[in-house]
Amino acid sequence: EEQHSLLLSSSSCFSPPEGVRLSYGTAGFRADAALLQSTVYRVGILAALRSLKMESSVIGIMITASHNKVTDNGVKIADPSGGMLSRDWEPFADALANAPTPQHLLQLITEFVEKESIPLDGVRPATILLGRDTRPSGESLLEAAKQGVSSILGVVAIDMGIVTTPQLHWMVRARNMGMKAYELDYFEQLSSSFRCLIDLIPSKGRMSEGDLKVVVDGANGVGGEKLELLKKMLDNLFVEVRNSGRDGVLNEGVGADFVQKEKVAPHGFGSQDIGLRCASLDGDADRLVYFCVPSSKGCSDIELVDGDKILSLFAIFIKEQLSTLSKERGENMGSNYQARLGVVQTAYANGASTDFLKKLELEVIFTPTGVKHLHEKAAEFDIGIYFEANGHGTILFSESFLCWLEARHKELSSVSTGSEQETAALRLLAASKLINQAVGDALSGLLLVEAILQHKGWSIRRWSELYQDLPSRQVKVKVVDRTAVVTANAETIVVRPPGIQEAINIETAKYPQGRSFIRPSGTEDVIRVYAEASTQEAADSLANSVAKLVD
Ligand code: NG1
Ligand code: ZN
Repeated sequence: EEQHSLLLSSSSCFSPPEGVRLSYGTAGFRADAALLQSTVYRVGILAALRSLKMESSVIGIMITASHNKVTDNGVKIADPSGGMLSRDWEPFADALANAPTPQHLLQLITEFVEKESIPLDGVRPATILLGRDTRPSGESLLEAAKQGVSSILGVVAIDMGIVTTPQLHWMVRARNMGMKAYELDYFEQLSSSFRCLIDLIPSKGRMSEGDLKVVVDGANGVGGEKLELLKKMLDNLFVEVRNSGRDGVLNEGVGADFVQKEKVAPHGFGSQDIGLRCASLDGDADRLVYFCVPSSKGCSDIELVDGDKILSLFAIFIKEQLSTLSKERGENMGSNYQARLGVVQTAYANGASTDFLKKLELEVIFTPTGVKHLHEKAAEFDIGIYFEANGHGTILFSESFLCWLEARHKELSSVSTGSEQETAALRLLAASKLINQAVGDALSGLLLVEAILQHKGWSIRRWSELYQDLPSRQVKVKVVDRTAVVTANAETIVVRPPGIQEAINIETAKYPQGRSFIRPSGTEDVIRVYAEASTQEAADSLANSVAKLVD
């Protein structure tokens, strides 16, 4: 009927590239941008179906390849909660992307709609939010997504323009909560909750004006542009943005991925920045790392303050507020609530960070790489903090905990305002509004870091000295078929091909504090190798010998 012929005619304009198999990997589909027209069109269809399945909740489509080359692009879906697409739909995404002809595509859709009982009657209209990063290929890919969305009757696409990945996820979440969800609303929420945290600092004035300055590398992408706008709404923080425009090439010699993996300062940073607090965003602003430029000549390595240390800083702050809150136990009902605080890491977390977190008596959980895995685990706690070492992470507050906290705050403030307990409750509430509950967000993460540093009166040095990272090295090995490597135990053990794990064990045992693992990348055609050991030379050498085992 009408729906069938609509799908057949629109899909005939989008043939999939020949000889390429695409898969919905760690963060959606990624490939050279020239290959992606049909994939993005089909993701448009998928998003529309997903929305109808979810009772016409708003769904998001983000077009980005994050930290990858400017000529690459990608597409991923934000579910109604603002989180990543539910994993049980990934096989359907793969099948859609690879359907060879319009007829195959139609058949797949018909079967899936039937199986999932998706209402295609157009009775409940649905909305899809589209966003893209600054990549030049984004414009035409966004057009393809629109075509996909509107090939399902009753579903409309709204173009949110150039946004960061976390902004788009935030907008989806906010809309589904019935809130206003434009860019200005996002900036309002971030700046007002930041101001709230600053106002709650007990002894202000501990920081000099110079200490209130942070210099941010925008990776020549969307994050820098947005930060230029956001910073105008901030008091008590001086943000200098570099690599913000589109003068330089996206992610080339700049950005969080470059800084974290190469451990060198990004383009535009140098000896003039000695002693300053510097930070770096990635190409779509969902990753954040901090760093200091080296003070001694002849040393090119920066002092990196990575995702693990951001996680540690957040954990310390949250834990302190929770213990203040439970200090004085009133007779009032509910005040004895013991909030479960947990942290989630991956195998890439520096071993020293895990030791540190465990010493704080925190529950530490490991998952495979990819935010979808970490997020899911963090959501099991009252407060779950997750971070990948590369700087992608956030804090999740459960609905029930926030309800309790609101009520507890009311209770406390009716007795007396300004008590230690009441202030701790307010801080936690403000943090839950500042930090993006949908997905890791470099801009909101930056503001929370800055607020906590001011709260504690800490310099970046003081923060960095929480613990000393074990030297580590990451290398990647190009392979014909990365799917040949299969891992288990949150990617710490190789189960296929046989024999490799034993060989890795033998190599690793040669180094004091040695640890090494390999895994297939979910975003590139490579096998990644990670090694850490007691010295940099040892970590390098372990990484190289394990890489040889893969070749
Ligand atoms: P892959 O390519 O699967 O390793 C990389 C990052 C992930 C995540 C995704 C999405 C590393 C080792 N891996 O995934 O943590 O950020 O990209 O962007 O950094
Ligand atoms: Zn990213």
